Amino acid sequence: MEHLPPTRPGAPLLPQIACPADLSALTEDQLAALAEEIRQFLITHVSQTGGHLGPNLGVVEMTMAIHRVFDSPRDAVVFDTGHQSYVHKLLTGRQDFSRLRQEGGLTGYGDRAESEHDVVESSHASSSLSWADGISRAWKLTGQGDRTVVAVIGDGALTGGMAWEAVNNIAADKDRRVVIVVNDNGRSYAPTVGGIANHLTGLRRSVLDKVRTHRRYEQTLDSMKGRLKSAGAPGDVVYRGLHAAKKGLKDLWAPQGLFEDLGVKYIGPVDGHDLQEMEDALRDANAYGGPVLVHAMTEKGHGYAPALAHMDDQFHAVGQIDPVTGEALGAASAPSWTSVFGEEMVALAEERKDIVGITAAMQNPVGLGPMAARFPERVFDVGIAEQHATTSAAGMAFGGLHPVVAIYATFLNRAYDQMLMDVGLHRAGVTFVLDRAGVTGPDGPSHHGMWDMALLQSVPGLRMAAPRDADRLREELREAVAVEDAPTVVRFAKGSVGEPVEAVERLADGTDVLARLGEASDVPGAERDVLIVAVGSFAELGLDVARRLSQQGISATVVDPRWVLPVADSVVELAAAHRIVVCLEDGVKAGGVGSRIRQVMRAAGVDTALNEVGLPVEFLAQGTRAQVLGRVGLTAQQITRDTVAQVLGSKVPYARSADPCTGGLPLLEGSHDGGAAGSGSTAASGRTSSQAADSTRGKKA
Ligand SMILES: Cc1ncc(C[n+]2csc(CCOP(=O)(O)OP(=O)(O)O)c2C)c(N)n1
Repeated sequence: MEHLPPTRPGAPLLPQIACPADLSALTEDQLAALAEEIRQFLITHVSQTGGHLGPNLGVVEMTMAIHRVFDSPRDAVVFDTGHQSYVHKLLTGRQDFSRLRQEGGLTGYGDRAESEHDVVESSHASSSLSWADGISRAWKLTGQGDRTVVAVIGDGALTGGMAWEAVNNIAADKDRRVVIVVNDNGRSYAPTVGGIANHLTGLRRSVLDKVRTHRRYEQTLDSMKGRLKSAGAPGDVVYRGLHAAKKGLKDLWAPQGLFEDLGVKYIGPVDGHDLQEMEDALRDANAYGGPVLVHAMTEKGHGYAPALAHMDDQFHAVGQIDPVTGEALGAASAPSWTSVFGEEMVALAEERKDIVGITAAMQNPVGLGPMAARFPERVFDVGIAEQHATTSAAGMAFGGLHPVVAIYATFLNRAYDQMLMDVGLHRAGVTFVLDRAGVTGPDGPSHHGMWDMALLQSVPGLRMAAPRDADRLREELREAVAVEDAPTVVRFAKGSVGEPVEAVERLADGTDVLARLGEASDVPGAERDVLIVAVGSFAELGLDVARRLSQQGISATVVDPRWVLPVADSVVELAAAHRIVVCLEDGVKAGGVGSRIRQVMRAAGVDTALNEVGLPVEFLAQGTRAQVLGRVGLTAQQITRDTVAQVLGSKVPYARSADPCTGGLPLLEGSHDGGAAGSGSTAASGRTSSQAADSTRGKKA
């Protein structure tokens, strides 16, 4: 549909903006009004859906300026992390925010399926400059060197090592059109820390006032330069002296030295909320034609008092809030996994002086806030630098500390090599606490913490625990920090921790038996039917499946191994005494816990069939946790259906018992209904599934 040009007087402007080109027709007053409308839109909508409110309020004018100066999608605009791309979405034809971050709605980051204006979909920080480097190299080589790549990167993301590796490369090539816009609001979630940040903070104090003075100063120097140079050799000498003084003075204003020493042209600092100033700077950058950095000073949460007043993170990310007061609506009543961890860390730190906490710019989100309040000198915020955090932890262990590295599970992916070679190889006593493990939900594919359990299987000596409830989290964390000669990992899910799940028995090696439902047949030495190995928060799911199986006449034992690495002997022994093992894991099933158990079983000569029930090797689109789990079949009903079919020998992996009706060959899936959980549906033979299970129970092929 053809869009209307934004000319209707008095009408709201935002609905009239269908693409970035529409911005060019607006007057200065209209642009100011549009910025105000965008802020109101963000507050109204994000307060209903939740999302990254503060960062987006801070980039309204910056994003408008980028789209007025550059020609997206011909020029590429890459947002680092992507959480600050809502304004970009609004200006590129995406104004239905009613289901932001919900199933079927707009995503909270970049998304190529949504728009040709989006380039990067990952939400992992500090990668934008590498993308810009790569795109600009490709365009240069393919004769498209007149296209520009604009990368928007926060001062937080600039603390990530990747960003500096990229700057080093971008700077080396003088004729690639890369514009780096540093969105310097002085914060990641909390104020950004580290040497670069300290430097910036010093400058920030009054920089927005100074910027204007600075511009006048530059103009004066520039006009003097013209006059001196035209005065011949003596004037030239004076000019060079002045130029040196100017550069020295500019370094007082701005950290240009950092970048200019590397060979990137520096423009700024610029008031990022002054649209005209931003545009001027970006036009200069565009005209420069080589790698150039525009340093914009902004304020997270700009224009929204509740965000500005929020000391913790200036509404970096919010749930549902009252748009007027900013108060959280419907706050969770049950404690979260994160808060249980946070409390236990304080207790541990009280008991042991060697315990320290490490966070990669997420002290409060990972629960280290209480420990930092109690022992500020024993919690280290290292910036968005998971790789560095991991190797630094190995160093701390060498130096006599026991570090606890607390990060989101998805961000551990960054630090695999450091985990393997620095922590693992050196048998360093470092504990990793992985929050938001498994399916997380609204943040989409790159935020699910679903790779950790598969990734870490290959680290020699590593031990990994997956607590099922708050008590086990405390217990397993204590067991983890007691290990001084190997990496340990404790991983748990997002959100509220459920009710305690008590064990009926703890086996000698620490495995908890959660339930034994149904009887084995009375054939002497007969196995029970199904051993369910429920990993972490899937304990309840395992119990639910077991109850459904027992209703079908299928006996089931549910265990929580507590430590999924190394595989417990008791799990292998129990597997030998069952006909089928079903391993439920909230992680990618290729190479995960189930497949590791299967390998250990095989090495021990146990040939019980094992079904790995976990996440497929796919990038899983956003939705609630329940929606995503439902989509991939991780529901009690579906797992029960599959397990019944397997017990009947009609679906691989089939039970070792030969089904008399099929002569021992499994029926192909779909050739009959494997017996819906609780539905009493019949097998192909006409028997009920429980009758069928009874007839085969206790036999071996
Ligand atoms: C590798 C990685 N670690 C941690 C995070 C979590 N995270 C998301 S945004 C953010 C802060 C980003 O700060 P900055 O780049 O300055 O952007 P701002 O929000 O201030 O605009 C962090 C730590 C992430 N996305 N990626």
